[in-house]
Amino acid sequence: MQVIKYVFQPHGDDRGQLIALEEFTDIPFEIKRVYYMYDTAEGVTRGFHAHKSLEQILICIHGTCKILLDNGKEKKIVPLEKPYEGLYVSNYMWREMFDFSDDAVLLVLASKPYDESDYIRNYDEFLKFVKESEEL
Ligand code: T46
Repeated sequence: MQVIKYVFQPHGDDRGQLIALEEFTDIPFEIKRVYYMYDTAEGVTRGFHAHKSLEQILICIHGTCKILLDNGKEKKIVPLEKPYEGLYVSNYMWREMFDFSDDAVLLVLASKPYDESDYIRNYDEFLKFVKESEEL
């Protein structure tokens, strides 16, 4: 499985760092939604789902966390530890987010508005979707 991690260009000067993200230039899709999670309790794992069509970029803009990616055949754990790194998560990719530091803020840029019907929350159903998409 190919893990796509973007390294964004910081505009640093003696005042500090600034990162600007523009759709289709820095982000490979039109940004339709932004959300973020923080104050994640110790030991919590979030996610446990895939999406039918949503694409996202995950950026741990403060603190650290880990992302498990699973394409139905292979699993990879990707640490997010830098505010200038973005992890691309495609559709039909099972994800779990865990090992959040106390101060972690995980920012997500999403290609579509929130839509519960886009979620695949059952792992066996996810595997079925993966198999079906291969047969097309
Ligand atoms: C994903 C991972 C990385 C909304 O009302 N609007 C939103 O845009 C989102 C993302 C969530 N919500 C509500 C739905 C739930 O009542 O916020 C609550 C928590 O959402 P959820 O349990 O889906 O959160 P995670 O951390 O399991 O998953 C989220 C995203 O939902 C998901 O698309 O890929 O982060």
